[in-house]
Amino acid sequence: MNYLSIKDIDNLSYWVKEAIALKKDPLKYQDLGKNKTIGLLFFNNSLRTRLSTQKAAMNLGMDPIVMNFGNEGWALEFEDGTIMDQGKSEHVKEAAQVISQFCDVIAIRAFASLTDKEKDLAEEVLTAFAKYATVPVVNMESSVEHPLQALADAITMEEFKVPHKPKVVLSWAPHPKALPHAVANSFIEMMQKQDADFVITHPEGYELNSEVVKDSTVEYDQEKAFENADFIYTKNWSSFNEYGKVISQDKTWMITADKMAKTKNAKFMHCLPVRRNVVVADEVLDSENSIVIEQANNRTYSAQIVLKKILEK
Ligand code: SN0
Repeated sequence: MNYLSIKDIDNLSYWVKEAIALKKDPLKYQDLGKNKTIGLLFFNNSLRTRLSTQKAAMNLGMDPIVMNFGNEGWALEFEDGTIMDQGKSEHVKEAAQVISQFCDVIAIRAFASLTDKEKDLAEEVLTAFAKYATVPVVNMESSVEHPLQALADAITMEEFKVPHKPKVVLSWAPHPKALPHAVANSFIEMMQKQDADFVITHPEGYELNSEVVKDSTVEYDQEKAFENADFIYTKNWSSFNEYGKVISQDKTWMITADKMAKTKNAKFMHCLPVRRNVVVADEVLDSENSIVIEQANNRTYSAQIVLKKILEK
């Protein structure tokens, strides 16, 4: 069993319930992963994913080994049939098979290049590891998905659920850098599985992949989108159409207390790391309605439920 996308969740409401139960008794299955090793491979930076996945593995009795591939590993070649006389030292074909001999599970973080749309959409790195590894592979944020984050989001929203069908808003916010679409994509896919009134809001030009958005509502007026919302989930992303470009840094899209006042006392969510007073004003991030710290806490239990499912297979 791989966990490459939220499509690999066979029973979402059950996984969420089980994750909440694990949170109450995290060491209950400490023997499940005994003498098993998980290899965490990072092609990009990480704080929450790196520590929470290790913590989740340790809670299950597994031994984590971590490698920063981006600067410490050999530069990997992913294309077939290449004459490797340039900068790349090793083909993923060998690397994935070798790592599989050392590890019972391989987890990978490899962000979108944001320069080569085709390769990003094909999930070049994740797909190659899934193809050549001989052990289960877990996605710790790939070019187009972040399914461990989306599962933690679902757990958090279950914990903070309202006694009616919730209105959930995914809002774009400005950012100085070009960021990937993965977090937004996986959150959208997760919301499409929930019984929620779900609205995506962003400036024109920031339309996400239509194959992900499908028939989800898009509202270009942010304040209108915020009306009566129960959850505001904020994330910046770069343009998808003008691939990887920052086409506007419109400061009026920052999440402020005035905007939150339009909502139904909504909870504020963000996957972190977040740029204060660019994406969200201090007054919102420091308010009682911000649940970003609990959201980050749930990264452990989203990873733990995924690893538990894999170990049980
Ligand atoms: C990443 C992203 O996908 O947007 C990881 C989020 C879990 N975020 C960033 O790279 C933010 C970096 C920055 O400098 O603010």
